[in-house]
Amino acid sequence: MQITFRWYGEKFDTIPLSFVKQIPGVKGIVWALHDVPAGDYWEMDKINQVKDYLTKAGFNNEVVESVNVHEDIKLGRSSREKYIENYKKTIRNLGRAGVKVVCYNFMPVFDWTRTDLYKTLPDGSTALFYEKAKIDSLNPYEFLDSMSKQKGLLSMPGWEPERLAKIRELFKAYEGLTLENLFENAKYFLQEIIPVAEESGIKMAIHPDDPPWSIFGLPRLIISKRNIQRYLNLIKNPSNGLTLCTGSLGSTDKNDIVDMIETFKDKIFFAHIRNVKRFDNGDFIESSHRSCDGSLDIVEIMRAFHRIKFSHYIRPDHGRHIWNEESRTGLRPGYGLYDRALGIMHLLGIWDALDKTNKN
Ligand SMILES: [Mn+2]
Repeated sequence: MQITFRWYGEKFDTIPLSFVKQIPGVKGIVWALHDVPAGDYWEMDKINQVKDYLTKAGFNNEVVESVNVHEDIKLGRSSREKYIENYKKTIRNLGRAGVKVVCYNFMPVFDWTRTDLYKTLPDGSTALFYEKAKIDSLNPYEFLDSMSKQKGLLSMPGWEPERLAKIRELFKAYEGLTLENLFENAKYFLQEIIPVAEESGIKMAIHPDDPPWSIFGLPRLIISKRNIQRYLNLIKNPSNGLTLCTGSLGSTDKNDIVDMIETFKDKIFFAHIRNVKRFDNGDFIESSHRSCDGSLDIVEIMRAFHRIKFSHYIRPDHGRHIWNEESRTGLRPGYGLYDRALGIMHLLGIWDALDKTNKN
């Protein structure tokens, strides 16, 4: 496995890369051009600027997360053609800059969804929390209203103000769109872009829907083993693959993560590893990486990755906010430095132990 760390760029991230360099084992930065709106293409100059910056800091630029898919593509509107052409252009440019994996998602309207960004855990740290009853009781506009009052949300990828301003129109547009329609639109998109990715030396790695069930009546694709299999079969090509996100898929006990790692072992090009604590009423909270702190057995998950000799990229996903980090200006909820660094050490600790044990 190759350890990476997500970083939002000089303009948007307050964590210096010199700090990231001090976390053992981090080889690459997971990056994106966060100021380019979904649908526009990424210019070579801008891509190379980031590449130079990362290289000088001692990191590779091989993983991008995310190149966002324009809603018109997900909706199957005729205007999708121009956005798909732009997407291809971006992929070609990324290939030229040495990028190997592009993580992306196909979630309608909302990217990841939570109800509280700073829910306090028993030890005084805070973390992202999902309260099922709250989501079930609010309509999407009320939900957005409650979220927009929380610090830091609107700077999060997927929750950009210009995108959210159009939310009413978007919801209208999705009315009547079924899961089957969404699969068809995904197939159309993949048929266009996957051959370009293959030519460009890039693996496309779809990120699961988070949480892995339908919210506000919107269909969701990447929520279960069956749906992942179906998505990967939409176009059979070595560049059509998966980002295995343990926290997203693991928010429901219906998903067996270890089984998924074994089933999709040749298709997992990127992994997000974090733990999540599920409650009986359907709520969940993000927790420390340790198996005893959440509902996922991170040791068994890492053992499965070790067993399949996983050689691709891995990153700790979200972390808790600890050591008063939530008071830091510019903090992106879930993307502090400390708990993600602890997460990396935990993952490396398990991996090293497995390496040593297997030698004996
Ligand atoms: Mn993830």
